[in-house]
Amino acid sequence: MAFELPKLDYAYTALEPHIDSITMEIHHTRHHNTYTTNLNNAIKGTDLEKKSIEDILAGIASVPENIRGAVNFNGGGYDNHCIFWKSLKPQGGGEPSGPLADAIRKAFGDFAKFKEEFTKAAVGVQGSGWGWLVTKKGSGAVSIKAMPNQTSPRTEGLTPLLGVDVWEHAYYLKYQNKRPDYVAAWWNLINWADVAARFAAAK
Ligand code: MN3
Repeated sequence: MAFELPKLDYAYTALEPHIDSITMEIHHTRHHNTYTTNLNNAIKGTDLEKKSIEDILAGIASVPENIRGAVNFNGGGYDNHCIFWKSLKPQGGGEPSGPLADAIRKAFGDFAKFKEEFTKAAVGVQGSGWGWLVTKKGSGAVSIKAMPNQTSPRTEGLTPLLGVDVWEHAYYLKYQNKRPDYVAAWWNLINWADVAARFAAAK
């Protein structure tokens, strides 16, 4: 069963003014679509076709060497963007509650400090990559992890909870080189219920 580009839960215009509709449409129909197609092409005719994307990425070391790079990049790109769209919503933002809020407080002191450290990690990614809030399955603890290009935190045994895409394609049309402005705006879109559900599933 080939991987499919997921439909979004909201319109391309829905995240305005924080993320503009043209960026959304190009990002979804071209960038995410290309990672999906290239992942499917890379795993065609291999056992990986029967595996979940989570298992493929967590087991990246055992992927045949001739396709490992393509699977790492395009599989990560496929999965990262699936999480990215789900973790956003119109009129999102604010702060999480419940066990996720407790875990953030335990790791960072308070939400403001978490936001500051996450922003610093995401803005500081050299070149293309992602800033992530991650957990180690079963630990109940959260931490921040910057990852290069499309490499998934799953390849390091971590479960991604919330990620900000800091590739220029995610923001350049509206923000040009001002990545900090894009990341500041992105906080207004977070669907904390979705992030909390991902955390609960990994506990
Ligand atoms: Mn992207």
